[in-house]
Amino acid sequence: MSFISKPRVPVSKLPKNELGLTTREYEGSMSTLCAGCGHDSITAALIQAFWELNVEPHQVVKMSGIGCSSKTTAYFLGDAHGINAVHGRMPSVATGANSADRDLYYVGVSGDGDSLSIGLGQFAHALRRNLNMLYVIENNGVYGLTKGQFSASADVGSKAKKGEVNQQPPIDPVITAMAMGGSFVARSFSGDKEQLVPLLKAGIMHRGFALVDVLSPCVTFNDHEDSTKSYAHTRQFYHPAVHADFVASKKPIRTAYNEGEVMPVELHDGSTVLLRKVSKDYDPANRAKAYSYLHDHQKKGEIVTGLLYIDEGQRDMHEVSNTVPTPLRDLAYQDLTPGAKKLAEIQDRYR
Ligand SMILES: Cc1ncc(C[n+]2csc(CCOP(=O)(O)OP(=O)(O)O)c2C)c(N)n1
Ligand code: SF4
Ligand SMILES: [Mg+2]
Repeated sequence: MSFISKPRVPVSKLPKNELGLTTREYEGSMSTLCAGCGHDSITAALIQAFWELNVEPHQVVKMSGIGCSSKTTAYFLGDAHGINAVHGRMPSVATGANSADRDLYYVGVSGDGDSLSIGLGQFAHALRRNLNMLYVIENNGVYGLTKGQFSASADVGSKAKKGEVNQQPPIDPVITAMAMGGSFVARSFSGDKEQLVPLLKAGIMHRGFALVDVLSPCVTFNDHEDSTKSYAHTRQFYHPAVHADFVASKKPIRTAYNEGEVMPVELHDGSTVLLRKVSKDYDPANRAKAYSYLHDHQKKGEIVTGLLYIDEGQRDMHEVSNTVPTPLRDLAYQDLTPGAKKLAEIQDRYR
């Protein structure tokens, strides 16, 4: 992967967050993606979200697989930890890292090919385990890095740049996550920073697997008239079901909403997501209703966006497995091993 450092030009006027840091300290190296690629807008939204949340960059672990989308973890939070895994295998590496240290913030950036084609099994199991991480799919309907083959999220009838028409039905990550019991399911568009930033913030603070599927047009291979993942198509069929605002735990939120219009959902750390319903019949706490709403609108060709489902009560991987809360690196050696006596007892059981 190419790595070009950004020149550090001092800008005195940039606002600082509570840590005294500007957004510059949340940037990474220079992007080598095509000019206009939706993925770069998502990088900008991630920088904004972590900066606004006052998260220290070294408290973050960035995970990715392979693809243009997976390259983007190099372009934000240069001081964070990072692992660029094998194509489609990021979720298992994230599971291992999160098992070793649950105190860090985990953010995975993947592509539709990385998560829905080669990596579908890994994606499904991380979701099923409710692994505590923000998982962003930068969804452009193609394998951008390998020059525009259809991915598993390409719609039937979608045309490749060279004219080939896709015949395979798509896998929709949002519908898949709803059906598989995901605890936080959202969709947005790379061109809608106003909607995307609060969703990313809520996803970072959610305890469990927070999926944010972001439509992110590939300007080089999939932004033509016959593509259903182009800027023009997405703007035309964009349908917000629910708007999300994020309120940090310290701010009083009672005055910020009128009951009935806005549904406040408190996250485990005391921060709140305010869900303002755009469609009156939409209920982001009712999985069955949300699921059929998504299906109905999908049939009409509409792209439903917003925080589509949330359940803050669902147990995450650590709670289910009853793991020790201390990061493994801080455990004493004798606490990491069962001890000779216990080991002999275990071996006896298999003799
Ligand atoms: C095991 C393996 N198979 C195939 C490839 C080739 N390959 C690299 S990236 C990629 C697809 C990337 O598509 P996507 O995840 O949608 O990312 P995008 O480039 O569109 O952002 C493929 C097939 C690979 N690197 N490793
Ligand atoms: S090929 Fe497509 S996905 Fe890759 S950087 Fe270019 S525009 Fe983005
Ligand atoms: Mg792709």
